[in-house]
Amino acid sequence: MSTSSPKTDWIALKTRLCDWAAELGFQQLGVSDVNLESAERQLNEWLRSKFHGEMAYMERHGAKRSRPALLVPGTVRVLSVRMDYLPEDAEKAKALLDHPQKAYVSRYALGRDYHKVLRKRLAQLAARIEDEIGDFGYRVFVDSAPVLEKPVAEKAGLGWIGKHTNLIHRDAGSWFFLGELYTDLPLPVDEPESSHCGSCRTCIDVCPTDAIVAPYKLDARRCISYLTIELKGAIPERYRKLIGNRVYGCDDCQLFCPWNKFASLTDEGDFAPRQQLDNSDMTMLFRWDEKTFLARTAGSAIRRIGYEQWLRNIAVGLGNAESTAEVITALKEKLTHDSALVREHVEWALKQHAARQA
Ligand code: B12
Ligand code: SF4
Repeated sequence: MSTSSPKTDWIALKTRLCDWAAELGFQQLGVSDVNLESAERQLNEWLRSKFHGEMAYMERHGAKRSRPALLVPGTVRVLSVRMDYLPEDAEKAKALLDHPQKAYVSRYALGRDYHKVLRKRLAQLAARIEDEIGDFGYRVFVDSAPVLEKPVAEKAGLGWIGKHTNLIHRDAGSWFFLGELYTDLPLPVDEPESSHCGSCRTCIDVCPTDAIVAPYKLDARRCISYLTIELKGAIPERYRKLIGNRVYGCDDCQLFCPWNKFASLTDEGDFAPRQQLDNSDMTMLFRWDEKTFLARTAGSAIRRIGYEQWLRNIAVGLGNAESTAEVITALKEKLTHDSALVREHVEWALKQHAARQA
């Protein structure tokens, strides 16, 4: 609970908070109250439609996700921050899509794991507030707990939820991460941004797997991000060709969104591409043994999926690659892999090449 004096000037504190957030590398900070009634209804409808697939954590916490004070008692405000992550020109990413040999790794995962980067900075922000006003009630989150990050950020004026369901800022596009600080400080709230998607439906049309089943409604079970990151078992065959060379996540709906013309590149060294993941042959990545995978993905979000899923995804990518001797040899080397999951995806990939050659 807050021990701040009743005389605290909340408006002045908020101005200082925005300055500190900028000094800590956040591009924006906004404040919202904790009423998320309409987002709660939409979340429940999404869950009833089973759009979350195997992401059991999305239904596990009841109303805690949409009612901040149930998660952290005493919470009256949510501070939302955003941090840009696009490390290089999006045209470079577009040129990689469906490349005959190279892997496409989604832009958010090229550098250091964002959870670590944002959480550390949010803890620093909380420490500065504490220095200023003394003890106060708070908890920081970065995609780590049942939090409705996009609806709170939308309420805090950080942008609007686009038809692809990502948050878009009119001057910055959507290539940014979100983080929050739940608090008991009665700071003044911001005005929400209104939607500027208009009649555009580019994201819906470009999605390779038709995962955006209606504007603002994403069936995660069809989304390549879910299929390559969240799904643990076999990737349903009907999606494998559509996945192309996207071996970790997918960015198509953001790559083609007109609002991303306004996106600025990140100057955060932590988000610079590591291990040349922005320009690697799939055969090279496929030949990493488990030790190499663990070493090369240390500190990266990619490590979370584990080696078996990594090979599963690249096998699909190689099934969609050009039929070269190198590709076929790399696939054949894994026909006897210990994992039945990997073997099955390798067999599928080889079948694609056999069918094409026939
Ligand atoms: C689960 C999840 C996923 C799932 C499901 C995505 C989803 N849309 O829900 C999967 C694995 C597919 C996924 C993929 C990605 N994710 Co994700 N994901 C999350 C997570 C953990 C929860 C999101 C959630 O609450 N979903 C529940 C459903 C109900 O929400 P929703 O689909 O957004 O629906 C809302 C609106 O569409 C709206 N709505 C519904 N119907 C209607 C109708 C109308 C008319 C209107 C106006 C609105 C509306 O209400 C809903 C509730 O607010 C958040 C972190 C967090 N804790 O919030 C990150 C998060 C959303 N992901 C993020 C990122 C970066 C991605 C990817 C870009 C990663 C990648 N490159 O592969 C993709 C983008 C795919 C996409 N088009 O969404 C960022 C997004 C940042 C941003 N700028 O918005 C977040 C916020 C993580 C972070 N801390 O930065 N993700
Ligand atoms: S991330 Fe890719 S698969 Fe998922 S909704 Fe966007 S375009 Fe479709």
